[in-house]
Amino acid sequence: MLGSGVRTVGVLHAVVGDVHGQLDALRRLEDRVAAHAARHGLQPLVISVGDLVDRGPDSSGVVRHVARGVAAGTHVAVMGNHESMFLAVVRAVAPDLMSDAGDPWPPDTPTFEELWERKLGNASRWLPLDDYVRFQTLSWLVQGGATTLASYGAIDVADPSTWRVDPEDLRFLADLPVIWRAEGVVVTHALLGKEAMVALGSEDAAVRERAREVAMWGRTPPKNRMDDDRVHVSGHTPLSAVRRRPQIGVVQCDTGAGFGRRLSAWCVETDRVLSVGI
Ligand SMILES: [Mn+2]
Repeated sequence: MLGSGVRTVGVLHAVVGDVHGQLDALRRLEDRVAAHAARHGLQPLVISVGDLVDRGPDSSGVVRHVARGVAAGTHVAVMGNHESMFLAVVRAVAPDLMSDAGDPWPPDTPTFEELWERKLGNASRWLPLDDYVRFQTLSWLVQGGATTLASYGAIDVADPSTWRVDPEDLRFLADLPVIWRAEGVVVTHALLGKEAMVALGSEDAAVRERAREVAMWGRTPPKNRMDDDRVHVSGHTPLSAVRRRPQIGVVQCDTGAGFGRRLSAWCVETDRVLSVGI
């Protein structure tokens, strides 16, 4: 298209915190992002830090909306610990839903059975496998999984045989990367240091698996910058406002949408925070 007179429009990267099923707030925030981008002559790209699902009223709507955006090139998302729990529970207790979707499964991700066999935590040491799976399932249900299943039309969330989840949504969630990079920005769900970031690309599957877990669950701020050339943006830990930590090159943008507080975005190119109430 060179010489056709088409001008390249710069991109405004807007990194949105944990949405947790708050579709209405996400749409209102995206309107704010679009207006802000237009004022700067930029094209918005909405980047989700993950935890699209659980807690809020319309997880299925959020997944559909973001999946459509990813397909259209207007959105990007990385995987959060809630997507990971959702997939693991469905695989363990509603395997027919997974097989209907072609058995999607993220790379370097242990199943509950594999975790149980390793006997690493108290729950797997003390409980028989069935109880261990029940324990993991219940802990997801009480952390907002029940509202996710309700949004997909489960008849009884306590009875996995009545669950339903769109197969394309399971494939979309299993396909989410745990890290996403562009010029000036690197996004993961949780906090991780440079060692874990490097470990994500390790030759050793066990090392990659451990690094993925940190990328989705980590809460310890790294001592040094994870990436010298990029700001590292994450969510996962709800804060009262978007927090910039310039000394370590980190921005944290989960402002508690899942707990009925606010949904916020940090815009990379303008260092601007946009935020809407739930
Ligand atoms: Mn999280």
